[in-house]
Amino acid sequence: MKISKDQIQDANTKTIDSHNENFSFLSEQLSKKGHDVSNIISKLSKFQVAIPSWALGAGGTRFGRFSFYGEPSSLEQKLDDVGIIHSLTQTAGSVSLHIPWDIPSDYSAIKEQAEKLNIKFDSVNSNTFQDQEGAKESYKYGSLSNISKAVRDQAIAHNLEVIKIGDKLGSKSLTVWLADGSCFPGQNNFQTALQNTQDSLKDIYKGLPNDWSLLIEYKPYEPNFYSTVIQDWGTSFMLANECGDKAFTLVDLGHHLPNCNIEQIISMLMLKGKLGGFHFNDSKYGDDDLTVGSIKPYALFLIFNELVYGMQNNPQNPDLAWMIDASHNIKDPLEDLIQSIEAIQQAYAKALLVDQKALKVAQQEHDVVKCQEILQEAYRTDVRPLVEKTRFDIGGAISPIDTYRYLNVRNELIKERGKHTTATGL
Ligand code: LRH
Ligand code: MN
Repeated sequence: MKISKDQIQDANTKTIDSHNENFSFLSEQLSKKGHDVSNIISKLSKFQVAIPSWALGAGGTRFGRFSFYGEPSSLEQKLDDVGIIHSLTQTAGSVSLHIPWDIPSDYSAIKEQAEKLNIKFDSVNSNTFQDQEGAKESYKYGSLSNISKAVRDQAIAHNLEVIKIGDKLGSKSLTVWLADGSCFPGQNNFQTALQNTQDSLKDIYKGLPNDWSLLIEYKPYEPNFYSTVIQDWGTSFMLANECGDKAFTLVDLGHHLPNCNIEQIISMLMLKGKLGGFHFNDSKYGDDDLTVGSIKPYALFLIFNELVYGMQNNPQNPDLAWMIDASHNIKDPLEDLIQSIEAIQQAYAKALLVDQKALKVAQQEHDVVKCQEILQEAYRTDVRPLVEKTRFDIGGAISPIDTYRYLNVRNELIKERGKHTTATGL
Protein backbone atom coordinates (compact mmCIF):
# COMPACT_ATOMS: atom_id res chain seq x y z
CA MET A 1 0.00 0.00 0.00
CA LYS A 2 1.27 3.45 -0.94
CA ILE A 3 -0.29 6.84 -0.09
CA SER A 4 -0.17 9.30 -2.99
CA LYS A 5 0.39 13.05 -2.82
CA ASP A 6 -3.12 13.51 -4.28
CA GLN A 7 -4.69 11.46 -1.49
CA ILE A 8 -2.90 13.65 1.08
CA GLN A 9 -3.86 16.90 -0.66
CA ASP A 10 -7.46 15.68 -0.84
CA ALA A 11 -7.45 14.94 2.89
CA ASN A 12 -5.79 18.30 3.65
CA THR A 13 -8.64 20.20 1.97
CA LYS A 14 -10.82 19.13 4.92
CA THR A 15 -8.69 20.94 7.52
CA ILE A 16 -6.78 23.61 5.58
CA ASP A 17 -9.12 26.51 6.51
CA SER A 18 -9.03 25.97 10.28
CA HIS A 19 -5.29 25.26 10.01
CA ASN A 20 -4.62 28.54 8.17
CA GLU A 21 -6.66 30.43 10.76
CA ASN A 22 -4.77 28.88 13.67
CA PHE A 23 -1.41 29.27 11.99
CA SER A 24 -1.83 32.94 11.07
CA PHE A 25 -2.93 33.70 14.65
CA LEU A 26 0.03 31.82 16.16
CA SER A 27 2.66 33.18 13.78
CA GLU A 28 1.44 36.73 14.44
CA GLN A 29 1.71 36.12 18.21
CA LEU A 30 5.19 34.63 17.86
CA SER A 31 6.46 37.37 15.50
CA LYS A 32 5.24 40.00 17.99
CA LYS A 33 7.45 38.25 20.60
CA GLY A 34 10.42 38.45 18.25
CA HIS A 35 10.46 34.84 17.08
CA ASP A 36 11.61 34.08 13.50
CA VAL A 37 8.75 31.73 12.52
CA SER A 38 10.15 30.81 9.09
CA ASN A 39 13.49 29.89 10.71
CA ILE A 40 11.68 27.59 13.17
CA ILE A 41 9.72 25.99 10.32
CA SER A 42 12.90 25.40 8.31
CA LYS A 43 14.55 23.72 11.32
CA LEU A 44 11.48 21.53 11.87
CA SER A 45 11.28 20.62 8.18
CA LYS A 46 14.88 19.33 8.18
CA PHE A 47 14.22 17.18 11.26
CA GLN A 48 13.95 13.47 10.42
CA VAL A 49 13.35 10.61 12.88
CA ALA A 50 14.31 7.00 12.17
CA ILE A 51 11.63 4.35 12.53
CA PRO A 52 12.68 1.12 14.32
CA SER A 53 12.19 -1.85 11.97
CA TRP A 54 11.40 -4.00 15.01
CA ALA A 55 8.38 -1.92 16.01
CA LEU A 56 6.10 -2.16 12.95
CA GLY A 57 4.15 -5.10 14.30
CA ALA A 58 2.34 -5.62 17.58
CA GLY A 59 4.69 -5.80 20.56
CA GLY A 60 3.94 -7.89 23.60
CA THR A 61 5.11 -9.01 26.97
CA ARG A 62 5.68 -12.41 28.59
CA PHE A 63 2.02 -12.23 29.54
CA GLY A 64 0.80 -12.07 25.98
CA ARG A 65 0.78 -10.49 22.53
CA PHE A 66 -2.32 -9.30 20.64
CA SER A 67 -1.86 -9.10 16.86
CA PHE A 68 -3.00 -6.12 14.78
CA TYR A 69 -3.67 -7.90 11.58
CA GLY A 70 -2.10 -6.72 8.37
CA GLU A 71 1.34 -6.70 10.05
CA PRO A 72 4.41 -6.63 7.76
CA SER A 73 5.91 -10.11 7.45
CA SER A 74 8.95 -9.15 5.37
CA LEU A 75 11.54 -6.37 5.26
CA GLU A 76 9.95 -5.17 2.02
CA GLN A 77 6.55 -4.81 3.73
CA LYS A 78 8.23 -3.08 6.71
CA LEU A 79 9.75 -0.51 4.33
CA ASP A 80 6.28 0.01 2.80
CA ASP A 81 4.94 0.74 6.29
CA VAL A 82 7.74 3.22 6.98
CA GLY A 83 6.82 4.71 3.59
CA ILE A 84 3.21 5.16 4.76
CA ILE A 85 4.37 6.98 7.93
CA HIS A 86 6.79 9.10 5.86
CA SER A 87 4.12 10.02 3.29
CA LEU A 88 1.85 11.28 6.06
CA THR A 89 4.47 13.03 8.24
CA GLN A 90 7.39 13.75 5.85
CA THR A 91 9.46 13.26 9.03
CA ALA A 92 10.15 9.51 9.01
CA GLY A 93 12.81 9.59 6.31
CA SER A 94 14.90 6.72 7.65
CA VAL A 95 14.67 3.23 9.14
CA SER A 96 16.90 1.60 11.75
CA LEU A 97 17.32 -2.13 11.07
CA HIS A 98 17.85 -4.82 13.69
CA ILE A 99 20.03 -7.77 12.68
CA PRO A 100 19.29 -10.67 12.26
CA TRP A 101 15.57 -9.81 12.43
CA ASP A 102 15.87 -7.74 9.19
CA ILE A 103 18.67 -9.14 7.01
CA PRO A 104 17.91 -8.09 3.39
CA SER A 105 17.60 -11.01 0.94
CA ASP A 106 18.24 -8.76 -2.09
CA TYR A 107 20.33 -5.67 -1.31
CA SER A 108 19.88 -3.84 -4.63
CA ALA A 109 16.11 -4.46 -4.62
CA ILE A 110 15.72 -3.23 -1.00
CA LYS A 111 17.88 -0.15 -1.69
CA GLU A 112 15.84 0.62 -4.82
CA GLN A 113 12.58 0.27 -2.87
CA ALA A 114 13.91 2.54 -0.10
CA GLU A 115 15.00 5.13 -2.65
CA LYS A 116 11.54 5.13 -4.25
CA LEU A 117 10.04 5.68 -0.77
CA ASN A 118 12.62 8.42 -0.06
CA ILE A 119 13.86 6.46 2.98
CA LYS A 120 17.47 6.15 4.13
CA PHE A 121 19.03 3.46 6.33
CA ASP A 122 19.96 4.88 9.74
CA SER A 123 21.89 3.05 12.46
CA VAL A 124 22.00 -0.78 12.30
CA ASN A 125 21.48 -2.69 15.57
CA SER A 126 23.32 -5.88 16.52
CA ASN A 127 21.65 -8.57 18.59
CA THR A 128 23.68 -10.58 21.07
CA PHE A 129 20.80 -10.87 23.54
CA GLN A 130 19.19 -13.87 21.78
CA ASP A 131 20.69 -17.16 20.60
CA GLN A 132 20.33 -17.73 16.87
CA GLU A 133 19.37 -21.06 15.33
CA GLY A 134 22.48 -23.22 14.89
CA ALA A 135 24.76 -20.81 16.75
CA LYS A 136 27.82 -22.54 18.24
CA GLU A 137 27.95 -20.47 21.46
CA SER A 138 25.10 -19.23 23.72
CA TYR A 139 24.64 -15.72 25.09
CA LYS A 140 22.79 -17.04 28.17
CA TYR A 141 25.55 -15.75 30.43
CA GLY A 142 26.42 -12.71 28.36
CA SER A 143 28.01 -11.85 25.06
CA LEU A 144 30.80 -9.23 24.84
CA SER A 145 31.34 -9.55 28.62
CA ASN A 146 31.20 -13.36 28.76
CA ILE A 147 34.05 -15.10 30.60
CA SER A 148 34.27 -17.48 27.63
CA LYS A 149 36.53 -16.08 24.87
CA ALA A 150 34.69 -18.26 22.33
CA VAL A 151 31.40 -16.57 23.20
CA ARG A 152 32.98 -13.08 23.08
CA ASP A 153 34.57 -13.84 19.70
CA GLN A 154 31.22 -15.02 18.32
CA ALA A 155 29.57 -11.79 19.52
CA ILE A 156 32.37 -9.63 18.10
CA ALA A 157 32.12 -11.46 14.75
CA HIS A 158 28.36 -10.84 14.71
CA ASN A 159 28.84 -7.08 15.25
CA LEU A 160 31.44 -6.95 12.45
CA GLU A 161 28.93 -8.78 10.22
CA VAL A 162 26.25 -6.22 11.11
CA ILE A 163 28.63 -3.41 10.08
CA LYS A 164 29.09 -5.12 6.70
CA ILE A 165 25.31 -5.39 6.22
CA GLY A 166 24.82 -1.73 7.18
CA ASP A 167 27.67 -0.64 4.93
CA LYS A 168 25.99 -2.26 1.92
CA LEU A 169 22.82 -0.29 2.71
CA GLY A 170 24.49 3.08 3.33
CA SER A 171 24.13 3.14 7.12
CA LYS A 172 26.74 5.16 9.00
CA SER A 173 26.54 3.80 12.54
CA LEU A 174 26.33 0.61 14.60
CA THR A 175 24.17 0.58 17.74
CA VAL A 176 25.26 -1.87 20.43
CA TRP A 177 22.92 -2.65 23.32
CA LEU A 178 23.98 -5.47 25.64
CA ALA A 179 21.63 -7.45 27.89
CA ASP A 180 24.83 -8.68 29.60
CA GLY A 181 24.69 -8.73 33.40
CA SER A 182 23.61 -10.96 36.27
CA CYS A 183 20.47 -11.90 38.14
CA PHE A 184 22.02 -12.73 41.48
CA PRO A 185 24.80 -11.34 43.75
CA GLY A 186 28.00 -13.31 43.26
CA GLN A 187 27.03 -14.54 39.80
CA ASN A 188 29.47 -12.19 37.98
CA ASN A 189 32.81 -10.56 38.71
CA PHE A 190 31.94 -6.95 37.83
CA GLN A 191 35.51 -5.97 36.89
CA THR A 192 36.06 -8.99 34.63
CA ALA A 193 32.72 -8.38 32.92
CA LEU A 194 33.50 -4.70 32.32
CA GLN A 195 37.08 -5.37 31.14
CA ASN A 196 35.88 -8.05 28.69
CA THR A 197 33.19 -5.70 27.40
CA GLN A 198 35.69 -2.87 26.92
CA ASP A 199 38.15 -5.10 25.06
CA SER A 200 35.38 -6.59 22.89
CA LEU A 201 34.02 -3.13 21.99
CA LYS A 202 37.54 -2.06 21.02
CA ASP A 203 37.77 -5.03 18.62
CA ILE A 204 34.42 -4.04 17.11
CA TYR A 205 35.54 -0.39 16.94
CA LYS A 206 38.58 -1.46 14.88
CA GLY A 207 36.13 -2.84 12.29
CA LEU A 208 34.28 0.48 11.86
CA PRO A 209 34.65 2.18 8.45
CA ASN A 210 36.24 5.65 8.78
CA ASP A 211 33.02 7.60 8.37
CA TRP A 212 31.05 5.39 10.77
CA SER A 213 30.27 5.84 14.46
CA LEU A 214 29.64 3.37 17.27
CA LEU A 215 26.62 4.12 19.49
CA ILE A 216 26.78 2.45 22.91
CA GLU A 217 23.32 2.11 24.48
CA TYR A 218 23.02 1.74 28.27
CA LYS A 219 20.20 0.27 30.39
CA PRO A 220 19.93 -0.22 34.19
CA TYR A 221 18.14 -3.60 34.17
CA GLU A 222 16.10 -6.22 32.17
CA PRO A 223 16.54 -8.90 31.14
CA ASN A 224 19.07 -9.14 33.98
CA PHE A 225 17.67 -8.07 37.32
CA TYR A 226 20.69 -7.72 39.68
CA SER A 227 23.38 -6.07 37.53
CA THR A 228 23.81 -4.89 33.93
CA VAL A 229 27.35 -4.37 32.59
CA ILE A 230 26.52 -1.17 30.65
CA GLN A 231 23.98 0.06 33.21
CA ASP A 232 24.14 3.86 32.96
CA TRP A 233 25.37 6.86 30.98
CA GLY A 234 28.65 6.95 32.92
CA THR A 235 29.59 3.41 31.93
CA SER A 236 28.66 4.01 28.29
CA PHE A 237 30.60 7.34 28.33
CA MET A 238 33.64 5.62 29.83
CA LEU A 239 33.55 2.82 27.24
CA ALA A 240 33.05 5.30 24.38
CA ASN A 241 36.09 7.28 25.54
CA GLU A 242 38.11 4.06 25.78
CA CYS A 243 37.15 3.15 22.19
CA GLY A 244 37.92 6.50 20.55
CA ASP A 245 36.59 9.55 18.71
CA LYS A 246 34.01 7.62 16.65
CA ALA A 247 32.28 6.11 19.72
CA PHE A 248 29.39 7.83 21.47
CA THR A 249 26.63 7.27 24.00
CA LEU A 250 23.08 6.46 22.85
CA VAL A 251 20.32 7.57 25.22
CA ASP A 252 17.15 5.45 25.29
CA LEU A 253 14.67 7.52 27.33
CA GLY A 254 13.23 4.38 28.93
CA HIS A 255 16.59 3.22 30.25
CA HIS A 256 16.71 5.30 33.42
CA LEU A 257 15.80 4.58 37.02
CA PRO A 258 12.73 6.49 38.30
CA ASN A 259 13.11 10.31 38.60
CA CYS A 260 16.49 10.32 36.87
CA ASN A 261 17.32 13.81 35.46
CA ILE A 262 17.77 12.77 31.80
CA GLU A 263 18.06 16.35 30.51
CA GLN A 264 21.12 16.87 32.75
CA ILE A 265 22.71 13.71 31.30
CA ILE A 266 22.04 15.06 27.79
CA SER A 267 23.65 18.42 28.57
CA MET A 268 26.76 16.79 30.08
CA LEU A 269 27.24 14.37 27.18
CA MET A 270 26.89 17.23 24.65
CA LEU A 271 29.41 19.37 26.53
CA LYS A 272 31.83 16.43 26.33
CA GLY A 273 30.97 15.88 22.63
CA LYS A 274 29.90 12.30 23.34
CA LEU A 275 26.14 12.30 22.74
CA GLY A 276 25.54 10.11 19.68
CA GLY A 277 21.79 9.72 19.52
CA PHE A 278 18.44 8.78 20.93
CA HIS A 279 15.88 6.07 21.24
CA PHE A 280 12.77 8.08 21.91
CA ASN A 281 9.84 6.58 23.85
CA ASP A 282 8.09 7.22 27.16
CA SER A 283 7.59 5.26 30.36
CA LYS A 284 5.80 5.32 33.72
CA TYR A 285 7.78 2.66 35.56
CA GLY A 286 10.47 0.70 33.64
CA ASP A 287 11.50 0.26 30.01
CA ASP A 288 7.83 0.47 29.02
CA ASP A 289 8.54 1.62 25.43
CA LEU A 290 5.33 3.68 25.33
CA THR A 291 4.37 6.41 22.85
CA VAL A 292 6.73 9.39 23.05
CA GLY A 293 5.29 12.21 25.16
CA SER A 294 2.34 10.12 26.32
CA ILE A 295 3.39 10.03 30.02
CA LYS A 296 5.98 12.81 30.69
CA PRO A 297 5.63 15.49 27.93
CA TYR A 298 7.25 18.20 30.08
CA ALA A 299 10.33 16.01 30.65
CA LEU A 300 10.57 15.56 26.86
CA PHE A 301 10.39 19.36 26.43
CA LEU A 302 13.17 19.86 29.03
CA ILE A 303 15.31 17.32 27.13
CA PHE A 304 14.78 19.22 23.86
CA ASN A 305 15.57 22.49 25.63
CA GLU A 306 19.01 21.06 26.50
CA LEU A 307 19.36 19.68 22.95
CA VAL A 308 18.60 23.07 21.39
CA TYR A 309 21.10 24.74 23.76
CA GLY A 310 23.67 22.04 22.93
CA MET A 311 23.10 22.29 19.17
CA GLN A 312 23.66 26.07 19.46
CA ASN A 313 26.67 25.95 21.84
CA ASN A 314 28.45 22.58 21.45
CA PRO A 315 30.01 22.29 17.96
CA GLN A 316 32.20 19.57 19.54
CA ASN A 317 29.16 17.25 19.56
CA PRO A 318 28.31 15.47 16.29
CA ASP A 319 24.93 15.52 14.52
CA LEU A 320 22.61 13.32 16.48
CA ALA A 321 20.94 10.07 15.43
CA TRP A 322 17.24 10.65 16.10
CA MET A 323 15.45 7.28 16.42
CA ILE A 324 12.28 5.94 18.01
CA ASP A 325 12.37 2.72 20.01
CA ALA A 326 8.88 1.75 21.09
CA SER A 327 6.72 -1.35 21.40
CA HIS A 328 3.02 -1.38 20.67
CA ASN A 329 1.00 -3.69 22.92
CA ILE A 330 -2.46 -2.18 22.40
CA LYS A 331 -2.20 0.57 19.73
CA ASP A 332 -2.00 0.23 15.94
CA PRO A 333 1.80 0.33 15.45
CA LEU A 334 1.62 2.88 12.64
CA GLU A 335 -0.71 5.23 14.56
CA ASP A 336 1.53 4.86 17.64
CA LEU A 337 4.65 5.80 15.65
CA ILE A 338 2.83 8.76 14.02
CA GLN A 339 1.82 10.01 17.50
CA SER A 340 5.43 9.63 18.67
CA ILE A 341 6.72 11.69 15.74
CA GLU A 342 4.11 14.37 16.47
CA ALA A 343 5.19 14.53 20.15
CA ILE A 344 8.88 14.80 19.18
CA GLN A 345 8.17 17.59 16.65
CA GLN A 346 6.07 19.51 19.19
CA ALA A 347 8.74 19.19 21.93
CA TYR A 348 11.41 20.41 19.48
CA ALA A 349 9.19 23.32 18.30
CA LYS A 350 8.45 24.40 21.91
CA ALA A 351 12.17 24.20 22.77
CA LEU A 352 12.97 26.44 19.77
CA LEU A 353 10.67 29.05 21.37
CA VAL A 354 12.74 29.24 24.57
CA ASP A 355 14.37 32.67 24.80
CA GLN A 356 17.84 31.29 25.57
CA LYS A 357 19.36 34.81 25.90
CA ALA A 358 16.78 35.93 28.47
CA LEU A 359 17.19 32.61 30.27
CA LYS A 360 20.96 33.09 30.51
CA VAL A 361 20.42 36.59 32.00
CA ALA A 362 17.82 35.34 34.49
CA GLN A 363 20.20 32.49 35.49
CA GLN A 364 23.03 34.97 36.05
CA GLU A 365 20.72 37.11 38.19
CA HIS A 366 19.53 34.01 40.11
CA ASP A 367 16.00 35.06 39.17
CA VAL A 368 14.69 31.53 39.63
CA VAL A 369 11.06 32.52 39.10
CA LYS A 370 11.95 34.25 35.82
CA CYS A 371 13.89 31.19 34.65
CA GLN A 372 10.78 29.02 35.10
CA GLU A 373 8.53 31.62 33.49
CA ILE A 374 10.76 31.70 30.40
CA LEU A 375 10.74 27.91 30.05
CA GLN A 376 7.01 27.51 30.66
CA GLU A 377 6.11 30.40 28.36
CA ALA A 378 7.55 28.24 25.57
CA TYR A 379 6.13 24.98 26.91
CA ARG A 380 2.64 26.41 27.28
CA THR A 381 2.60 27.63 23.66
CA ASP A 382 0.30 25.50 21.48
CA VAL A 383 2.72 24.83 18.62
CA ARG A 384 0.46 22.41 16.73
CA PRO A 385 -0.26 24.93 13.90
CA LEU A 386 3.53 25.37 13.49
CA VAL A 387 4.11 21.61 13.17
CA GLU A 388 1.10 21.28 10.84
CA LYS A 389 2.41 24.11 8.65
CA THR A 390 5.83 22.46 8.48
CA ARG A 391 4.29 19.16 7.37
CA PHE A 392 1.96 20.87 4.88
CA ASP A 393 4.83 22.86 3.33
CA ILE A 394 6.89 19.70 2.73
CA GLY A 395 3.98 17.68 1.28
CA GLY A 396 2.68 15.90 4.35
CA ALA A 397 -0.73 15.64 5.99
CA ILE A 398 -1.93 18.47 8.22
CA SER A 399 -3.45 15.78 10.50
CA PRO A 400 -1.62 12.48 9.90
CA ILE A 401 -3.73 10.32 12.22
CA ASP A 402 -7.03 11.66 10.77
CA THR A 403 -5.69 11.11 7.25
CA TYR A 404 -4.48 7.58 8.14
CA ARG A 405 -8.03 6.77 9.29
CA TYR A 406 -9.72 8.69 6.47
CA LEU A 407 -7.75 6.57 3.97
CA ASN A 408 -8.62 3.41 5.96
CA VAL A 409 -4.99 2.31 5.86
CA ARG A 410 -5.17 -0.52 8.42
CA ASN A 411 -8.08 -2.21 6.62
CA GLU A 412 -6.31 -1.81 3.28
CA LEU A 413 -3.24 -3.51 4.81
CA ILE A 414 -5.39 -6.35 6.16
CA LYS A 415 -6.96 -6.80 2.70
CA GLU A 416 -3.44 -6.95 1.20
CA ARG A 417 -1.73 -9.09 3.84
CA GLY A 418 -4.49 -10.99 5.59
CA LYS A 419 -5.05 -11.35 9.32
CA HIS A 420 -2.34 -13.75 10.31
CA THR A 421 0.94 -12.13 9.36
CA THR A 422 3.41 -11.37 12.15
CA ALA A 423 6.36 -8.99 12.02
CA THR A 424 9.82 -10.02 13.23
CA GLY A 425 10.99 -8.01 16.23
CA LEU A 426 10.09 -7.66 19.87
C1 LRH B 1 16.73 -2.67 24.72
C2 LRH B 1 16.42 -1.87 23.48
C3 LRH B 1 17.53 -1.84 22.47
C4 LRH B 1 17.08 -2.71 21.34
C5 LRH B 1 15.92 -3.37 21.85
C6 LRH B 1 14.96 -3.72 20.79
O1 LRH B 1 15.72 -2.52 25.66
O2 LRH B 1 16.03 -0.60 23.86
O3 LRH B 1 17.63 -0.58 21.88
O4 LRH B 1 18.03 -3.45 20.79
O5 LRH B 1 15.36 -2.50 22.81
MN1 MN C 1 16.57 1.15 22.72
